[in-house]
Amino acid sequence: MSLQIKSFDNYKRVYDYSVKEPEHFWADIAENFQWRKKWDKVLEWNFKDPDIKWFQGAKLNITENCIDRHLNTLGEKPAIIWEPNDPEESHRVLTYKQLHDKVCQFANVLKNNGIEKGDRVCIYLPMVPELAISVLACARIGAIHSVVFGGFSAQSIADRINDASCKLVITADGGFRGNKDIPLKAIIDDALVQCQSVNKVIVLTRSRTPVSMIKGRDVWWEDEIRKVETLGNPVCPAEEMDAEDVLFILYTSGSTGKPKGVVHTTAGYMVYAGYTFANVFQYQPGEVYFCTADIGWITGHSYIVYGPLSQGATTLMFEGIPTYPTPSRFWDIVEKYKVNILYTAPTAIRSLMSFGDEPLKGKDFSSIKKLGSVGEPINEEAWHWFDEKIGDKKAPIADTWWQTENGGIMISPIAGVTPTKPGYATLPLPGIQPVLVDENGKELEGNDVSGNLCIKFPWPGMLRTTYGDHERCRQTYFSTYENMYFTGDGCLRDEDGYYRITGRVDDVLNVSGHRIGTAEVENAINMHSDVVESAVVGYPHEIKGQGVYAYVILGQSEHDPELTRKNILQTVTRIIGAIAKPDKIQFVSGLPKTRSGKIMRRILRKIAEGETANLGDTSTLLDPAVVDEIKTGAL
Ligand code: 7RM
Repeated sequence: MSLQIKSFDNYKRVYDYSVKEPEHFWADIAENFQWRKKWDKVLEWNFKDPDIKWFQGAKLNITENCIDRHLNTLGEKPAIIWEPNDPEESHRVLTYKQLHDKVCQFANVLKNNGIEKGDRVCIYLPMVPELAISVLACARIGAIHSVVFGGFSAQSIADRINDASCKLVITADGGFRGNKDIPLKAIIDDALVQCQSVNKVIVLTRSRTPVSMIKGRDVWWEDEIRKVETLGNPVCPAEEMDAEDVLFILYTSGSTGKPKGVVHTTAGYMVYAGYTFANVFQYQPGEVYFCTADIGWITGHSYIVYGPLSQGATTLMFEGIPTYPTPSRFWDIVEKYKVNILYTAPTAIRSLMSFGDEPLKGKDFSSIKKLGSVGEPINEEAWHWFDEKIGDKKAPIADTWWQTENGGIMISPIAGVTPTKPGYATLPLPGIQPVLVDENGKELEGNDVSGNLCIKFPWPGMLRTTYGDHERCRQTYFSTYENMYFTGDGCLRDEDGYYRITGRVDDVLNVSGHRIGTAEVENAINMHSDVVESAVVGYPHEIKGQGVYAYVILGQSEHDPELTRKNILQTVTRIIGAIAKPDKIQFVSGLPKTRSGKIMRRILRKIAEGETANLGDTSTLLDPAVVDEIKTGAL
């Protein structure tokens, strides 16, 4: 069976087969990849523990699938096109052959610096080719990468490094994003004060920001490359990995406490990322594919690096942001490289929409054949703008629903093959069995129903555990509903059986497509010395999708509200990162609590949404009067 589905009928047949014969189906798909040794057993699973194993007994290396196997046919073809933040700086192209050499070289650098199979490596780099090279170099030698988004604070990095006991950090002097120069190395220096496990830091030269290098710990990327170059051979044999060996850890926010390290393993993840990439975007040889995500998020892992490269695609990597130096930036890139497939986020679309038609004038969109959206629900207005202005109504939009934990796209149109519907992720991909359940865990059958979205059968790309804490994995995803993976999302299945994801049903916010736990933001706010207590909720935001609304109780001393507000914002930036900064802070004298002391978030959410008329039953509150005060002071 080839990877790509070619008609709606074909989809229906394949989907049926994938549900009736999942093991045969996934074995057929897996035949399209390169194995050192094939599997003994396709699947073994239970959602109780959970214990999930795909392609047991198989041996492989994902970089042989992403690089080596293409060398004969695509060696001179571009694997990665890199566009810098500043349009005046030259772009770079890495052919598959060049990518191979660079990955091997850097894999040898990692080995020279003491990294072995199974070691954890933290990667904190800007969106430069060396980020993809680092990720692949880890995979080459069987080291486990943990990429941390460049926008996270020293504290967040330290937490992540410590959770995984990383031995080595790969960073850069600094990174450019828009008109900002982020002092990555200085941030790492701050983080490492708290990290005992790290004994080496490899520093790439990017921004030429002055940095301090600590003797014995810090080395320059370029020096290390020179050392392996003088050894001559730019080859690094790929480590033979077991199907279920860990490939990477990626931290993501949940409704409680600190972010969890989502663990993905080698074979299942590879098959799933590759299969979904080939299918959803219907990638054709020679096409230029541009995913605007950051590799610090799962979308970048699966759909800038592993998915496209496993399919021999040309993947375009952009260092900057949509609005720098002008809001035409994306469209200039589309024109410059004749981009055929553009995969971006609703928040970026809404932000660019807000500049009107001027930035689109005179730009050539004729290369665009397929569009994709990811990260949050796409509102109809943004969907139509994307369709009309960017796709000229000729490019199908794949509204792709999926999560860090899923490894790859789960519910989505297949571009040009299955129908689209504005605001809908539409139908599950083959192998994915979504179910909607009510509060009591009862499956809601038939169409025209809404409930909590669960998946009732394993798929190869699913998470296997949360690093160092399997119980947390079980609790979070597999204990709410028996024998199902619970997504945390609410969902509608309409009269045609199409799925529309309506948003989180837990205390997780989605701000500009970034997952942020309300508890995390509260903890950060509470670190401010003047703060007694806080409660954070989301509210609808024009551009970001959701904004962060914080209700804060201050202590007894005198406060200058403006100054305190600024200080709280600074505290959140320092503890988590700028992405978690509250958009609104309302100082209150109390919070609506039940007699047992639980904050009634439902009420706070309504007030933040501006829906103060119908707050429902407040009689169970300890102090109902506090609600009036909060209503009056609402921002
Ligand atoms: C890929 C990614 C996951 C959460 C998820 C949803 C929301 C993502 C869509 C969406 C509606 C979509 N991973 N979400 N895609 N909601 N339509 N097409 O974003 O782990 O960072 O976030 O994002 O709530 O649970 S993520």
